Amino acid sequence: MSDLKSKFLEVYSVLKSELLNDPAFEFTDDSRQRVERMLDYNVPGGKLNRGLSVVDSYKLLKQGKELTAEETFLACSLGWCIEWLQAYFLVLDDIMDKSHTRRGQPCWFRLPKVGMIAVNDGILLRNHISRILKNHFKGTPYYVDLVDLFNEVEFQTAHGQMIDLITTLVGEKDLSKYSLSLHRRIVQYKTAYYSFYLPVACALLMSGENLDNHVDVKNVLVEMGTYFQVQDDYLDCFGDPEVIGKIGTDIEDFKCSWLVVKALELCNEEQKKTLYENYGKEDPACVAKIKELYNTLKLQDTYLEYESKSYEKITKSIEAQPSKEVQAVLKSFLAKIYKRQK
Ligand code: DMA
Ligand code: MG
Ligand code: MG
Ligand code: MG
Repeated sequence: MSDLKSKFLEVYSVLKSELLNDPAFEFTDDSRQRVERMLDYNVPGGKLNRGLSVVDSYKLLKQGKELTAEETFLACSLGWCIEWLQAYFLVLDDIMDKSHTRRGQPCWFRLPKVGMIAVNDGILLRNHISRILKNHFKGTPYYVDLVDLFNEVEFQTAHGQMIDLITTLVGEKDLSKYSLSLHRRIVQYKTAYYSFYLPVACALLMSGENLDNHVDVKNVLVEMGTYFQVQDDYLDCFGDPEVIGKIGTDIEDFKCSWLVVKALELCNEEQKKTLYENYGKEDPACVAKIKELYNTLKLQDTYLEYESKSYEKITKSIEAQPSKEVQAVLKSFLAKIYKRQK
């Protein structure tokens, strides 16, 4: 494990223990153990890319100068706030998407002793972010901006989730409304802001920057986030569940996935009929027909082409950024996700 990652995980233990001893609630041993188990199950088990990016980005913005122990701790704490936000959204997303596994284990709500208590766990996770920010950032000049940033990004993500979900409502299932522009709208809101813009925005605030002066950076990050969610959609169908740690449900769920949008663009009339008749059904035979059609349409090739085109386009926008430090931040982000398998 890298030094940064082990340092990052140490900070998790510190933050967790503060939350488990929060004086605003009289914990019993039982309730404390319940929250600890919920946190350990849902917060630290992912790739931690979003969280670690805050620290990486902050370092790059400081032009490689050594961080003080205090700066490292604060950057890691903000990174963890993003991982907490991600855990909050995922716990609820898995209920709404009727998913089975996440990060190689059953989804939290699937555990017999959890069930719909997971809804309240999601609320607790969200509240923990505010506690962490208050405990460690209240005295900083950027505290108000930080709280505002988390609120704004949560607002955008929740709306993205809403449009992702209402397009799949029973009675309104209509493939004819699925297009690249609808897909783009959904993924920008549900994924790009919190996964890509938020880590860099946190690092910028820590560096004393005003976010209003970095709209161009935001646009590039939203572009990258869109690309990232296209990868997620692709892996939902073509990824190896052992590697991605989750079993895809987009076809069953009638999601406006990049794959179905491309299939609609490329299919002939007969194939369109197959799509309309089988998309969004739980029946494994219907799912198999959709996957077969995706193969016939050679969507894997379409995807490879999309990947290299996006990479080129994003690289160009990065190189158009005036600041070398910002370029370095964006390039390191892109390198982390290009051709990812998980
Ligand atoms: C994820 O969309 C978006 C959020 C805000 C969790 P998704 O349902 O495609 O994610 P996953 O494939 O990880 O369930
Ligand atoms: Mg999901
Ligand atoms: Mg979802
Ligand atoms: Mg997905």
